[in-house]
Amino acid sequence: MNPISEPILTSGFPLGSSAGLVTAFEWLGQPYRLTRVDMLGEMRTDAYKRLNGRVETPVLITGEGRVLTETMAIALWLEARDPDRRISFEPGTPKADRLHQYVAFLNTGFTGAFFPMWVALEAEDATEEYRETLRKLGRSLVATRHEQLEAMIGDSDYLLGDRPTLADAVFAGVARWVDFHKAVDPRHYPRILALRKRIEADPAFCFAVAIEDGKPAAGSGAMKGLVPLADVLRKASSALAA
Ligand SMILES: N[C@@H](CCC(=O)N[C@@H](CS)C(=O)NCC(=O)O)C(=O)O
Repeated sequence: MNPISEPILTSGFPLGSSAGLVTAFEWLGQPYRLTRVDMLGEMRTDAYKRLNGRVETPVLITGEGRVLTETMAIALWLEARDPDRRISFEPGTPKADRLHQYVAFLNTGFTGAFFPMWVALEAEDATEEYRETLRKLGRSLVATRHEQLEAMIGDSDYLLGDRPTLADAVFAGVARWVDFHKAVDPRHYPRILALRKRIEADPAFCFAVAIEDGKPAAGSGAMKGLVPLADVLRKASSALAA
């Protein structure tokens, strides 16, 4: 890595939760770069495992070349670099506490509810009966977490008021999994559906999805270029070895 350069965030595909953090970077508007990660392919390599031993996206490589994993850690890294409070609130204030509460809920209970459905999809050797048990569990967990989130959402346009924040970004990266897994009927959760529609129409999120899909996209201008994953892995491994 150069001594100081733009931070690089992974864009995991297909359907990575990273799209939420890409959206947050776009809203923040500070220079950053992206590296696309095929989660069904190159994420499984030994080189990637050296970047993130838990074999997951998102991963952030900071401008100093530090590797930071975990959505919540990356969200807090963004919060600390948001002096104008475009996507966060002043730490220590009730609004900031509430933002952290939302991000934590979305990143744990809400995201985790889909886990059995992903396992059902990826468990190649499993019997159909076992897969259906997993799907049933997933549908029930997703429904519960949707009911809980629906009850948390107020009358404002976004989770914490009239402008989008890190909480909305983390939400958007994951909420779309409902369609893919047909986990619940989104119409049963009108506040969640309205929020999804609002964010999914936002140019920042559209940009995140276009990058994920490998399509040409014009974002806010903050994204300074795509970096091949091989370059990121090579530079990160030489930084770790240094
Ligand atoms: N705790 C991690 C979980 C991230 C996560 O679930 N990542 C998914 C993609 S959205 C992943 O990489 N799963 C591994 C796989 O697909 O095998 C975080 O919050 O960053």
